[in-house]
Amino acid sequence: MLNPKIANALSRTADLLEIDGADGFRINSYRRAGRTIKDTTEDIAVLAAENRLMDLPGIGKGTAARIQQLIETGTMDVLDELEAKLPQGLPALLEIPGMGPKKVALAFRELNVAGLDDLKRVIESGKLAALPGLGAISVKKIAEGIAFLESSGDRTPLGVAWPIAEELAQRLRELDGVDRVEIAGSIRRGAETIGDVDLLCEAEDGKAVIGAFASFDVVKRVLAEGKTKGSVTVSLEKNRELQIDLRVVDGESFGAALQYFTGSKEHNVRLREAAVRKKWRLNEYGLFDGKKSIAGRDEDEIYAKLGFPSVPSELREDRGELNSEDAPPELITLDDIRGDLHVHTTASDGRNSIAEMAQAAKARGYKFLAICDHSKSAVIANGLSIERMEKHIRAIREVGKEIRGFELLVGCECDILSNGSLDYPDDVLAQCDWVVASIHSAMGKGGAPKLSPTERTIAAMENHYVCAIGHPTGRLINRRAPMEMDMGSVVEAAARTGTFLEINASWQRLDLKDLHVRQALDAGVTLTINTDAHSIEGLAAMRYGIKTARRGGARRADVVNGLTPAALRKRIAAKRP
Ligand code: DGT
Ligand code: CA
Ligand code: CA
Ligand code: ZN
Repeated sequence: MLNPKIANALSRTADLLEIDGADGFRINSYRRAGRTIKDTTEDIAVLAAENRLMDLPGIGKGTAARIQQLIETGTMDVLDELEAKLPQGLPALLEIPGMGPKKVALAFRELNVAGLDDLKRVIESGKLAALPGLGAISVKKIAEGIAFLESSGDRTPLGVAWPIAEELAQRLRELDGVDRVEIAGSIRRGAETIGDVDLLCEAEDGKAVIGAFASFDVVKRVLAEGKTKGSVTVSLEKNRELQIDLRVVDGESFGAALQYFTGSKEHNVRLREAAVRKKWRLNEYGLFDGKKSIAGRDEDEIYAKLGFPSVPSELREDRGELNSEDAPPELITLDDIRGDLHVHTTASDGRNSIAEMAQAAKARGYKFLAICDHSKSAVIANGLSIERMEKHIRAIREVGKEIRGFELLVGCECDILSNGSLDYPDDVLAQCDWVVASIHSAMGKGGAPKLSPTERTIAAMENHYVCAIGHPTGRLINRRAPMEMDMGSVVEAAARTGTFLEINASWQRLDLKDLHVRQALDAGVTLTINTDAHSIEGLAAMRYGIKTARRGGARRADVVNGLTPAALRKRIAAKRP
């Protein structure tokens, strides 16, 4: 499908228009069109051919004509003109936290900043801070933003890379002569960010498969095209690209190749050492005793021959997973999840109603759902005043009565304020069945809150109505560092107070992360895996949280939303006064 390419061109146009100081309405129309096309499941080329582009929300006559031009010529006049006028490196500067389009435009106009190197230079020389409207504090923020982006490198979030890998794997499966396709590498391990995508394919004619792969329409560039290996890139947002590696092997070696290309590299080194101890050889083609293959077709067999129980892919990080001959714990799976305990609705900043969210959760096979909209201090998220919250509580109860075989819990996502108190008084919290408490403000040291994030979190856990702490460290993957927290004290307090810690499953967060999950479980803490969905589509993010939970070693019994509704109610009641 052409959709990602078209969507990228539109959002790039919006970025450049913004830097160019165009009017907001015009910028927005490109931005919206880009988002619509990115989200639509219909093939944009088909829609265009059938003259149906204007059926899409937010696409008017003018935009439709420009999209038509994009499809036919690969570009559009407005984008060409902007690119001729503005340096190539400017849109990337918008990615830097603290660097909006106005500042990018200012730095370009006044200091000739055309890209990241220039920007660093004018920060260093103090010229940036001297510009009107900037100053030392905002420049310090920008410098920190650059350092953070550079430390996160150009790795792609799991939630972006995995769906792309799945789509490509599916297309490969549809080719003639392809027997089997698996996603390997860091995606199979469920890492939070992905360097490149690794696909593995079983087929006789590697050259034909790789040739077809290299000519898929989503391919931006072909890096290598051989008989057993191919490498291409696909476009991502902001002019970035994601590399996709494809290996083609025969059935005899498929298990060995799957093991090898799943990694991690460090895990593989340990496994190979174990083979060497037995005077064998392990590589991507099989496990060999001299020239004789003793395993290769089946991945589990390789582990078994080497004397290990099969290691779930999420645990293959050389964190001790090969130290024991005992079977690893049975890790939680997506099927174990019986409900989602943190979702938003149109009452605060969500896109679907209470009933729509509940029906969608039920359609996923869930037995319960907790509606958790924002509390009053979350102003930008349209948080609910006490009056609105009380009305909302009645509305949730009404919808709950209508749905059979399903429990709709009245919940809220209550802000933890900078002094550690909660955003709603106890009598409001007492009307809820389930309370998630989260920090959304004064996350850094800049706001000089009276208490540290650790102290605020612990103070919130002392409240008997607080069931869980939402996205405990506040990080946004590749965008915002976690709050500085003493996780040892947090998990200790969670265990002591009987408060659950959330694994926020949204791929932008994955918070708690894998290592903190392990730390929490070691301290005896029970977890809750929630999507924080802001739309019915958002409910599908549960699988990212499951990957993270598995990486931390979580079993079903460790996760409160693996319980039946009755058992869940009992666990909640245990902390209440
Ligand atoms: P990434 O792409 O950075 O997110 O991480 P991976 O783990 O997907 O790494 P990648 O794509 O470089 O390689 C895929 C797997 O192939 C890796 O997990 C293990 C295996 N592999 C790659 N290079 C080596 C190597 O030098 N030695 C061993 N033992 N395995 C390797
Ligand atoms: Ca990889
Ligand atoms: Ca790779
Ligand atoms: Zn939140």
